[in-house]
Amino acid sequence: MYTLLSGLYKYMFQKDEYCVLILGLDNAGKTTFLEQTKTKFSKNYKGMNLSKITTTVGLNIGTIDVGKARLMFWDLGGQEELQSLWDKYYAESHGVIYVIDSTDEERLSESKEAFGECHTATLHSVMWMYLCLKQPLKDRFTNCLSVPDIKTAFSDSAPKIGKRDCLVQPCTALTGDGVNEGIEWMVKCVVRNIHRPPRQKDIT
Ligand code: G3D
Repeated sequence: MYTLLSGLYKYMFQKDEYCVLILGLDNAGKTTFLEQTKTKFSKNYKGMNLSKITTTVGLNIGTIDVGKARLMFWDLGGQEELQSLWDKYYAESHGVIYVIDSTDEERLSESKEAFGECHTATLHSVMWMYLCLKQPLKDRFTNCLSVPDIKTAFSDSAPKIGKRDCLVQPCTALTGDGVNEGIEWMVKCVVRNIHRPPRQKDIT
């Protein structure tokens, strides 16, 4: 009887909470992506004016609920001096969204280097998504790296990802294209990852 009641309580009043890091170089578009995510997945959230967003310095936090899962995002500053703080968040995380600015070929090798630094043992069982951000708007031509270009550039990182599921997701944060697909994939993966169980949180 106790088990039944406790199961019912959990079902009705608790969420499974997962932490997802949003990493990448400064100016990659992390904060804009987080704003779009909150706007798309939170009913009453009135998003910020995307053109007024300034680069992440320190930390931005956002939470969304998808079914029984609560995703808590930590958008961490990507400036070189702040990258050394990223690993403080690894132990608590369930997923990483690594943001690559598809329009910035000049900084691609810098982005790969920062990516390489992330692969410590603490992140081995974490779900991983590469977000190829700033893909061209439908009606406009922008000179940018395509998803296959970015896959090729990051191909030598495949051994670091190993056998984990991994998604390379094209996205335009300004319009929201690709946001739903990426977030839905991340939710599915963190929920079924038995190596990093969620935290149980009362619904408030
Ligand atoms: P950060 O949090 O990673 O530092 P921001 O990056 O979210 O502050 O975004 C940096 C710049 O990229 C912003 O422009 C923002 O509007 C732009 N940006 C974000 N997403 C997209 C996108 O999908 N497409 C395009 N073309 N630009 C995008 P400004 O001019 O304010 O620096």
